[in-house]
Amino acid sequence: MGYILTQKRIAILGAGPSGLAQLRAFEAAELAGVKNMPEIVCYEKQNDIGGMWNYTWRTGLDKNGEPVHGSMYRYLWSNGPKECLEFADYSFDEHFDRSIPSYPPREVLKDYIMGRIDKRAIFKYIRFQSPARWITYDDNRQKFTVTVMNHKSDEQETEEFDYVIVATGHFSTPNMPYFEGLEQFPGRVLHAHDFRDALEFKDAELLLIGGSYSAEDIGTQCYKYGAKSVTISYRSTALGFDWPEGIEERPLLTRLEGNIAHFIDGTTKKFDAIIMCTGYLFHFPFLPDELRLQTHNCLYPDNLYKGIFFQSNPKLIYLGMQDQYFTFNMFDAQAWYARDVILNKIHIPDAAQRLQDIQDWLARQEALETADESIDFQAQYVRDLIDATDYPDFPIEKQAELFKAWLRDKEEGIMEFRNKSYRSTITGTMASSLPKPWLDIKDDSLEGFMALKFLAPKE
Ligand code: FAD
Ligand code: NA7
Repeated sequence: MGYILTQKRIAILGAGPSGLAQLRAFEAAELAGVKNMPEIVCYEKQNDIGGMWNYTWRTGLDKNGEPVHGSMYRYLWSNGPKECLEFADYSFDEHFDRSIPSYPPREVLKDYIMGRIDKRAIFKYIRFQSPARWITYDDNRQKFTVTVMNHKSDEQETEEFDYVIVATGHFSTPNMPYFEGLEQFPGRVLHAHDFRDALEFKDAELLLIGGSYSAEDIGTQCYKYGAKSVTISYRSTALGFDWPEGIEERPLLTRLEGNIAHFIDGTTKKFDAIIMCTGYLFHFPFLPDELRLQTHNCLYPDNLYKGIFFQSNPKLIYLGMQDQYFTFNMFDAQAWYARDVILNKIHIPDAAQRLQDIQDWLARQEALETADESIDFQAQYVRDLIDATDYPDFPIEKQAELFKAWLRDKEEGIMEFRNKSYRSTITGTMASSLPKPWLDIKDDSLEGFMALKFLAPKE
């Protein structure tokens, strides 16, 4: 008699923080003694784990001819307090063994994210340099067919799975608008996705288009590293911070004449370079229409039950597709929930009930008026997920309050907010302080940061 294969097979696409959260969730179940674990294959386009947190100097195409995933740049420091993204099952204290400031640079945060990973335990699941190429679903057999390009063997591979988990991120494919005259602009025009080093724009008159995180962060960073002037041109709402001399905001660009930009308020200014901080497209070139999430950057994308399960086929799972106040711990909450559905610990209701649930959340999203309400909304979403699983309970509501304090701190001083410290909601440890203002610390390396003489926490 032949062997009957009953083990479920799961494909995870992407080994960034979301995909890693999913691997960690299954690892936790296995350690807790759950039997009949599914067979997992994680396909990752890059040659390492970490997703967006891997800095790459490359832009355009990677060495395999694939679009470069990375949008992070040199000298990037956390844009929110680390206390709001702390894992409930792996604290900053556990990782660093000392109190560190609330806004660490990228390498330091990456070190923390990676610290939770038992590489030996998870690398066996991951096939690197293997971008997903095409996915189909057979309704009769209830199986996904996943085709990937394995650049290591230079061969395409096709395998069947019961579940597919899309964790490919959504801050990678530029949304690049056109403005009249761009083709004649004599300087460099790039998207934030391709921005790598602020020093390239030292002494430059810089125009940034966009009114959100990228404009704010790239603008302040270019100022920090010596840009002559930074002008942020917004479409809907000005960021409205009390900018230092050298940074200003103007309403939307209408056209360019040579290197002269014309704005909607009739003003003009000459520029050396333009950076489009105009956000990203949700781009899933490996999915057919019937499986493809179509959305924009928002707190609750339509067609995802619990913000995770694709409505018309809940065996297709999307992680991290929300606009993000919460990041790593929200991905954990999603991954634990998805795991428990796959392990049959949580039952997914029928399509009508799922639809009702989605519509309830969408209506609540629609009613949001302020940033504080948006933060609470996302906290409630995370709460809804963690209450259903054995993910260690943590005070998500207190973290929401920290996010609100972060907003106030930014309003008080956009160039100073990274000098502030917060208390961990997981361990109660108060963050230490930077020995000098963020604006004056130019070295963003892990070694450079950890060598700083942090000031003792103010209890
Ligand atoms: P990603 O990190 O984007 O990882 C997705 C992974 O999928 C990548 O490894 C990619 O190579 C892989 N992949 C893509 N396509 C395929 C494919 N076809 N097949 C296989 N694999 C594929 N968050 C914070 O908490 N704090 C910050 O300070 C912060 N700063 C940010 C600054 C910038 C400039 C950007 C762009 C984002 C920032 N974020 C920040 C948000 C950041 O996106 C999240 O922290 C986190 O990286 C999202 O994790 P993810 O796994 O969902 O996606
Ligand atoms: P966001 O937060 O999605 O914001 C995109 C911004 O781009 C937003 O202000 C948009 O204006 C603006 N935008 C989009 N299209 C246009 C056009 N055509 N013209 C002018 N302005 C436009 O993306 P970010 O890159 O800032 O942040 C994404 C992540 O990266 C974030 O999580 C950070 O952690 C880093 P709108 O307000 O819609 O008028």
